[in-house]
Amino acid sequence: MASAPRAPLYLGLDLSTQQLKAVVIDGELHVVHQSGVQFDAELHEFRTQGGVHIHADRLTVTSPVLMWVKALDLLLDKMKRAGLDFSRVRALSGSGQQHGSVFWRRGASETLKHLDPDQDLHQLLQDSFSVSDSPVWMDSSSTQQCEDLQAAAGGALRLAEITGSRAYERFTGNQIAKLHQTRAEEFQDTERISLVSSFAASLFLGGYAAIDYSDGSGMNLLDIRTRNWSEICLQATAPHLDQLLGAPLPSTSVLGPVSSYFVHRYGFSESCSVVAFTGDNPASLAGMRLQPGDVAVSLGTSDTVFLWLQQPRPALEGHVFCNPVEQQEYMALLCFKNGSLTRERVRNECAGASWELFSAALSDTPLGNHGNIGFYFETMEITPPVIGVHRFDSADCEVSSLSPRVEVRAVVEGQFLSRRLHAERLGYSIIPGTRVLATGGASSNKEILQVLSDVFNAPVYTIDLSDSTCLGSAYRALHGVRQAAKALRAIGGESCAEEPQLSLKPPSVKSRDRHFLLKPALSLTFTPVYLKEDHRVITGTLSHLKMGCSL
Ligand code: XUL
Repeated sequence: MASAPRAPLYLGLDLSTQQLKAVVIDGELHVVHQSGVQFDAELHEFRTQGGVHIHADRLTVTSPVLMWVKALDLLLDKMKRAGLDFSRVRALSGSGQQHGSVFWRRGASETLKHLDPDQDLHQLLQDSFSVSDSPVWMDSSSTQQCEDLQAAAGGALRLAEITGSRAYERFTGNQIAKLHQTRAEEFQDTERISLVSSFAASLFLGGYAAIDYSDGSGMNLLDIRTRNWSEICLQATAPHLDQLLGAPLPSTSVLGPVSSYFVHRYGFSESCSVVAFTGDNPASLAGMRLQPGDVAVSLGTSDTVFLWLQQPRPALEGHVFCNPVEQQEYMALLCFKNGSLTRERVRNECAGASWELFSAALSDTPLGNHGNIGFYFETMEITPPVIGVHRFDSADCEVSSLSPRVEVRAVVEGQFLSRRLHAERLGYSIIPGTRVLATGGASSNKEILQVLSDVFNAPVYTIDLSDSTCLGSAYRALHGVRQAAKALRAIGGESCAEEPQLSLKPPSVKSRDRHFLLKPALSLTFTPVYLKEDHRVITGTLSHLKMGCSL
């Protein structure tokens, strides 16, 4: 049902690597408007490919910050031309690609306060950045700084315990350290450092927006338990960093009203609230309306797992972030590089390149695969960082091949066991009511989903996540202004938003029997985690797994 003509609207934005998108919803979560600007195609003067510049060293990856500003000019003009009545927008929020950083030049704060509504933002802000090319999440040029930070913090695991992740090149603190060391002049000229998310919020606010706890967790700088900057990490990164970053705030904070620039230029109401912007992955968790105990598994080229965590145990693999919806809780993100391409390779070799035959092999083989299992890290895996293909038979002996049908089940069971293993390592537990939300290409294959359901012993729901980030930002805008009354889940519960579809339930195998059936595989996958030193897990190979298994 269409909303009443003057009913309030909520605007969600997503400043991602390749585009800037907007979704507008009404109070019942109906989508009433969508727009977008593609950087490569619509802002070709910046000559980006996929929204970025890859530098000659192949490690440094940046995006022009003025391209993002100009994209906002274009997007709002498009929305205005499409007839969106901005005066109905009660609150707005947004998300940005995680880890990217924006360096504001001295004096920029004054410029932001006095924006002339007769001019475009990109003209007004052309001299406001001390670094014109912002490092983005694809950058991996800060290895030295990562090593230094880990040494200062007392090791990789200690750093993970403080900040939720060991040191990663793309994480903002390491990028800031590199800039401080290699471009001292630009650093000196910097008045404030924003994440992509808080940068976009600052434009709307007409002043510097706080970094929110959830996106702040992707910097290797925030102590995820005290929710304040970690003194050790700040010290190891750059001088006076607490002043350059400003105090972090809860992700649900209302930062203030929209700046008068937007009131005069686009007709926003003076009372329209700007709710803290956050990272794209936290926003996606909000968009999926994940609940405690839920796990979302995106089955794409690489597989990504999102978790809602109550008691996090940060580890050397995966990332724990503060939860963007419930301030006291956490979320985790795990990336697995060997996803669909590996399943496809096994399909081609063992099932005549046919998904039907692949599915038939899964149906014809039992849960636990009679103790046969495989680990297929065909390219260097992220979680854990190992490479190689290793198959084990029912006696736990490494073998060079398995029969085609057994191999099909081995790859799928092996992958999903590893997803569960690494989720549990980070503190995830399956609880009554746990739902597995599956998305991405392979989520249309019922037999693959059945294995997922068996391994997690929970019902699997399918969900279309293509817009979850932008939609999540619009939900967060609404949540931000209604939070005192209701949590986002409750808002979702009474809304018209599309619900995940129940796809499969685990068959009625008792938990005890399921454990017995999966035991050989579980012992093989779980062993290195519990029995090996962390550095051996990091540098470990499957031979460690095998050794541990006989302990
Ligand atoms: C997460 C990550 C990417 C970016 C880009 O750690 O690096 O998902 O957020 O979208």
